[in-house]
Amino acid sequence: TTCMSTVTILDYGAGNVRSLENALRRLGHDFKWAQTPEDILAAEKLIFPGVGSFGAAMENLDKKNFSEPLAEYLQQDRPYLGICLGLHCLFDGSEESPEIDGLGIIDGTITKILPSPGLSVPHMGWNTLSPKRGSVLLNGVEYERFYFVHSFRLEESEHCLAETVHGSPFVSVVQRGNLFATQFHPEKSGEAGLRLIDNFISSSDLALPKSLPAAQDSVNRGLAKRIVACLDVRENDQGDLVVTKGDQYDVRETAGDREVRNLGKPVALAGRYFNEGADEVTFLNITSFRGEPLGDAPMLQILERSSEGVFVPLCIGGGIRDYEDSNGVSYTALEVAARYFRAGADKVSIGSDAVYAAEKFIENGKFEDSSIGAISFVYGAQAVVVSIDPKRVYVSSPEDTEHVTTLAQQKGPNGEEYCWYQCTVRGGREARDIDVVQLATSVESMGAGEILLNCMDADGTNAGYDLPLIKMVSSAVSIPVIASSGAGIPEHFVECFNETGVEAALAAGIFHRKEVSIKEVKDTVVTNGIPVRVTD
Ligand code: 1PR
Repeated sequence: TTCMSTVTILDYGAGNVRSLENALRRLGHDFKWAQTPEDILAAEKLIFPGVGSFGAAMENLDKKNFSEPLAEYLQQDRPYLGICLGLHCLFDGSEESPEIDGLGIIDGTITKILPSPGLSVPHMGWNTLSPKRGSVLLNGVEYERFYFVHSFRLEESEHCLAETVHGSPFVSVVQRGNLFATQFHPEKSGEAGLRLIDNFISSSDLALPKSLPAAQDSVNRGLAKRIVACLDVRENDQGDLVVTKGDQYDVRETAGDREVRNLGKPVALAGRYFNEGADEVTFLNITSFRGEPLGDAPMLQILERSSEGVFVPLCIGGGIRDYEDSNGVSYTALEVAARYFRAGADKVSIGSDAVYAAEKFIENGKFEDSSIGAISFVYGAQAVVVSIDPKRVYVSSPEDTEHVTTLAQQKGPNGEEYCWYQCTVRGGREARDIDVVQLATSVESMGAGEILLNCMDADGTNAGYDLPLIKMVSSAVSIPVIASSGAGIPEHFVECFNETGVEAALAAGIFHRKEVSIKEVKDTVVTNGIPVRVTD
């Protein structure tokens, strides 16, 4: 029952379709783009990797005159794989854009996931499936973990092929005849996702009943904690982009002529981390505040080349802001982000610009046109990460400052027991009068979908994460938080997950220097009863 059909990809120009393209290349399958309405009706198999907001997606389908042929194609029960919004659009409508109709091919409405204590929205990360029956699509990967990122979902359907639990169960895979749709992103789900895509393309009879293998583990193992590898990238003194790593943000060697530390080549390292089981790879272009963000063509190439071989989410930070180039041409942060998404990024991370936006937000009590809001509106909140670079300010008592304080992990230089965390811009070079809680809550209201929480004092120390800081921020927001800075041994990850409840922990130095491997981290975390995605 295998065949080699040519698959057609439906794209309306939003988000990261490069990942799907790269996945098909990796699998050795030919593909075409649907350029015209006729291309849809002529397709042998159709994949729709929908991204962005429901309303924008439906409007774009209409604008391109794709809605009618797509509905016709689906009514004829021809092979279809919808991804994320490619699932939502099949239904009557979505709470995300209540005024806009879906295709109405299957009955049902997409609803908002409501956050509650301990339950972050977006639902972001690697989760398991609970299949209702065997199927060609999930053959061999029924009990693997897949990468989800969404704030809206289908609660139930008679066409549910598999369910997933985030707070409560929802439909993660739909099947009706030859029509399949997944809420997760197979193109971002490592080897398991590639296998699922291959199942869809290679089978000549997608509706063929299959038996369901027995699960070895309990089925709903829940959302896995993510282990993230981070690559700080900058030019060295010879002008090459290298992966570097600082000690408390100082990336130069301590001796000799203080060269920029060189820990490897970005594309090669990203590939290595994917193979070693990283759940996500983050690039931070750490000196982008100096130049012109889109003058950084090499950074775009790094993403393009990395995304060819890395099938987990890629995030890029540094220089996501409005700017004017030397010829007086203006670019918006949204345009800069769009270039990165097209180059293969799934998320962009905003540092300095988020601090300026939050300052304005706090001053005016309202947010006008922040880059966070603009990108979030078009690409969805899950695509906008805010990276925070705080440093400790010690005080003897909470009354000594207007900022939110906590008992410090270690006492300050004069025996102070408390500290607050001051936000910085320009790679930690300039401190601003705003604390982490103010920043985190402001950017959440502005539309950010995740926080990457560094700590300048802990960065590069290998002494462990700054737990009071992480607790403080993660309890102040309901979006996911990635803990960062200070990991030195696998036990630091365990401690961080157990004591702060964060969904993800990031490290840089220990991975680059091969002191600890991602596998060792995951083994230790699993041994301590914390769910993670295990790869072989
Ligand atoms: O302000 O939007 O252009 O973004 C600049 C980005 O570059 C920000 O995300 C900022 O965090 C980052 N950045 C700027 N300067 C540095 C530096 O190190 N000199 N890196 C820097 C931030 C922290 C993490 C690091 C963890 C884990 N580095 O990236 O990977 O601390 O390290 P460890 O595990 O070795 O302790 P904008």
